Parts: sequence; structure tokens; C-alpha cells
Amino acid sequence: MSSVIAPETIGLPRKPFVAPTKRKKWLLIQPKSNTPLMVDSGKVSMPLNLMMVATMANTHFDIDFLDERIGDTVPQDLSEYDIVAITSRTLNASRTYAIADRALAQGKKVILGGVHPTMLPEEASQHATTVIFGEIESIYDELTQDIYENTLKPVYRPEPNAGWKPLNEMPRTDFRFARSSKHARNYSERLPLLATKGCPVGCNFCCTPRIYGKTFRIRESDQMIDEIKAHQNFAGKRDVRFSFMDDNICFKPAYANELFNAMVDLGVHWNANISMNFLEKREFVELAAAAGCEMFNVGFESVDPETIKYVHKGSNRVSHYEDVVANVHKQGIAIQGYFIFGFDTDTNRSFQHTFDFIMKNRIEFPVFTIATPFPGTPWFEEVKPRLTHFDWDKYDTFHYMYEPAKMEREQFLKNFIKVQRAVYSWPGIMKRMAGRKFDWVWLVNLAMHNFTQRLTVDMLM
Ligand code: B12
Ligand code: SF4
Repeated sequence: MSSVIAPETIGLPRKPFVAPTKRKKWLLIQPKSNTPLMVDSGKVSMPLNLMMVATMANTHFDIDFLDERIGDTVPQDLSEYDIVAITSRTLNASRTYAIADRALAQGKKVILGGVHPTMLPEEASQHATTVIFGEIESIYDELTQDIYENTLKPVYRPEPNAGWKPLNEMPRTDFRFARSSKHARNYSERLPLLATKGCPVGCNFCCTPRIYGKTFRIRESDQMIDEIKAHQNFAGKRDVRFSFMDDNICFKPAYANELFNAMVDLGVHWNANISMNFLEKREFVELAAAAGCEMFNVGFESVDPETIKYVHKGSNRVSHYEDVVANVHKQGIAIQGYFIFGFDTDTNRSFQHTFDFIMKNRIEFPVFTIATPFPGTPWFEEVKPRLTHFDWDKYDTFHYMYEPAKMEREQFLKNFIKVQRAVYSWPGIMKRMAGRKFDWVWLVNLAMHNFTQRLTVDMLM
């Protein structure tokens, strides 16, 4: 489990702080979530965020890395560690806190980071020595010095004037941390990559603008190509599959053009999150296809213009949806389309409209979620008085949160199940996937068929 990698091997910049020769030891943990629904099931992707933390921290600390989602176990006895550091989203916050409390009880220093501690630092502080706001790279030097000098502060956050660290200055992620687990075969073969960070669109339900504001940072395309080639060398083949972890890969179209142009002859395949307004340009989608794009992850969110307005999603124009889909499909690129139900503007008819849109436009991989107000977002504050629970295990976007203004609970949940069963019924799959050769997108549909046919109202409560 232990993976001590010399900093020189990963080409880090000069260190401003020289740690004592006896290095302290971190246990870095990716906790599983307690939700019974399918968020952590099947093959999960390697946690890029935690690998980035490990890569950074390994310059001054020894690191043990474990991922509960793939079957690694957190030891009961933590005596060999100085620091227990855990990443957390809302859906695994309660599991995070349980591990953190155990570590604190054993006298360990506990560092919590990730989206949930960033959005709720006061809550997280009750289970931690230190909470990190946003990414570790931007506060790493100060944090390291304070750990060795035993002067840890309760919260680390970059000075507003200092800003976030340029992505180009961040070390290249070392994947040996995740690969060193004896359960590493449970990771998806699709490797995570990061080209850009941030998304200034400003949807009111999204955490990204609350953390990174209006910033949008890019990594130079040369760095990206080097990293992709290093993965190809490691795999011993050209056709490596990647998932971009970017919030919105195309926010600067000139950069996306440069990157995709540089990727054209690499022979890799990938998918990425993207705002649909960028998919309106035929040449851009053609270039993405030539660069190996096999799927775009698109947040349609709703087919109702009123709902799009309600969530402040200025990048979506419902009247353009069909053209965008046609443009993407023309290049042989599949669409993972996200659809959210349960906003106050939604009605029971929203389900039928969404079903009709998906079937007519043959969206290959529709994902349906229940509108979930994540703490720290403006929308959370708006609906807070109506929320039926603050059970973080159920903040997985598949659980009932509050009664939408125009729908009663029972009917809403029944419709939420019905639309999924219909889209993933055998006839629904055959119609949407007609003409597509058998590939991994078919396999996803078969898995979704099994999942959706098992769904019951009780599971969503
Ligand atoms: C890519 C992505 C995914 C990928 C994740 C792949 C993976 N291996 O992690 C996929 C598609 C699988 C996914 C799934 C889901 N996602 Co998602 N996802 C993202 C996205 C767009 C980027 C995350 C990312 O990897 N960024 C790049 C990394 C390098 O940056 P980072 O995560 O910020 O990590 C840095 C810091 O946070 C910090 N840090 C992180 N951990 C720690 C720990 C310590 C100790 C320290 C010191 C620092 C530290 O340092 C890191 C390195 O710089 C975010 C949006 C966002 N900006 O966070 C949403 C986001 C995280 N997802 C979200 C949601 C809701 C989901 C799903 C529930 C959706 C669904 N219905 O299926 C599932 C949950 C899956 C799960 N079990 O966690 C929400 C979470 C909200 C919340 N409060 O929890 C986000 C914030 C989007 C939103 N709506 O606001 N997601
Ligand atoms: S477009 Fe996507 S990433 Fe950007 S603010 Fe909206 S939901 Fe978040």
C-alpha cells in the first residue's frame, strides 16, 4: 500500500520549504458513500483529485493511499500515521466524518478537503484539525510548513489577491498512488485527465462557481500532449481511453481548438463535459471527433425554457437542442445527457416532454437526477426551509429532497421512475441505439436497464 516516490521523478518545481529529514506520514483516503444507489457501483474512475493531493504531498511526506470504493480498508489502528487526510463530497461526508472522528480520537491530525468541506468548512472543522478550501496546490507550501512546525491553522484558503495557482505550475499527477492498490483492477480503464478548471456560467445549483468564482484556467496543450503520451507509453498502446474531469472543457474555444488539433493523430478516445452552446458549430464538433471524442457529457438539465431560466443556465437554449444533438451525432459522437427533475417550474408533463425529446433525438446515455440543493450554493439557501432532511448520505441526486411546487411527492417519484424505465426498456434502448454497433455504450444501456427496472419509490425516500 505504501508508495514513496522521489520528488525528482515527477519534475516538481523548486521547493520553497525544506522538510526535516524525518518525513511525516500521511494516510490519504477516498471514502465510499453510504448511499445504496448506483453512484459508487461497478468500475469507478481513479480519483484524480486525491492522486493530485498525493503527488503534491509526496514532495515532503510519505504517503499511503487507499480507496474504499474499490475495496481498500481503512485500518482500525492508525498509529503509524501522523496525518489522516480525507477527500469528501456531500454524499460521502458522513462516512468521512466517521473516519475522521476515529483518527482524532487516536490523536492524529486530520485534514479534510474536497467539495463538501470547502462548501461547509464550519461543519467539517468539527471533525478535523484543518480544512482546505479548494485545491491543495494553491496553499500547499504554507500547509506543509505549518505541519512541520506544529502550527496548523483551522482553515487554509488562498489569499483573494494571490488567486488560484496556474494549472501549468502544478506537478503532473502520479498515477502510481492509485495503481499501487491490490484492488486497482476495480478501477475503470478510462483514465482521468484535466485540461482546464472552472466554469463561469454560474448555474445556481452548481458548486463550481462558488469555489472558483468566475475563473477559468487552462493547462498548456503541450503539457496535455506529454501527459497523454506518457499514458500511452505506460499502457503500451495508442488507443488509451480518457475522461476529462474538466467542469466545461470548451470555455475558451481557442484553447479547445488548439488542444484538439494537437490530439488529432494520437489515436486516443475520450469524453468530456461541455456546455451545449459550443456544440452548435459544425467545424468544432468535427475537430473534436477527429481528436478522438467518443462522447460529450451535456447538461441539458431540462427541456423547459422556464426551468433553464430558473437555474440561471445561460448557456442552454432549448430551441437549439435538436440542432446541437444532430450536429454531434453527425460526427458519430454519443451523448451522455443529464436531465434534472423537481424544480419548482417542473410539472408532471415535464416527464413526458423529456421522454419525447430523448426518444426523438436518440440520446444514447440519458442520466436522470432529482434536483438536489448542495450546501453552499445559492439555490440551497433558497429551498433550505423546505428540505425534508439533511442526511448527507442521500445527497446523491437520486433521493427525494423537498416537494416541488407543482407536483405531489408520490406522483413525482412515480413519474421519475416511469420515465427512466421507459427510456431504458428494451424497446426504448432499441429505438435510441438503432444502427449503432455493439460497444461500451450498449453495455451502459444494459446496466441502466437492470438498474431502472429495480427502482422503487422506497429506494428514493
Ligand atoms: C469530474 C466530475 C465527476 C466524475 C468523477 C470522476 C472522479 N474520479 O472523481 C464523475 C462523472 C464520475 C462524477 C460523478 C458524480 N458527481 Co461529479 N463532478 C465532477 C467535477 C466536474 C470535477 C471533479 C474533479 O475531478 N475535478 C478535478 C480535481 C483535480 O479537482 P478537485 O476535485 O477540486 O480536487 C482538488 C481540491 O478539491 C482539493 N482536494 C480534494 N480532495 C482533497 C482532500 C484533501 C485532504 C486535500 C488537502 C485537498 C483536497 O485538491 C484537489 C487537487 O487539486 C465536479 C465539479 C468540481 N469542480 O468539483 C463535479 C462534482 C464534484 N460532482 C458532483 C456530483 C453531484 C456528482 C454525482 C452525485 C452525480 C451523479 N448523480 O451521478 C456523482 C457522484 C460520484 C461519487 N461517488 O462521488 C457535485 C458534487 C456536489 C457536492 N457538494 O458533493 C460536483 C461539485 C458538481 C456540482 N453539481 O456542483 N463527477
Ligand atoms: S455549466 Fe455546468 S459546470 Fe458550469 S456552472 Fe453550470 S452546472 Fe456548473
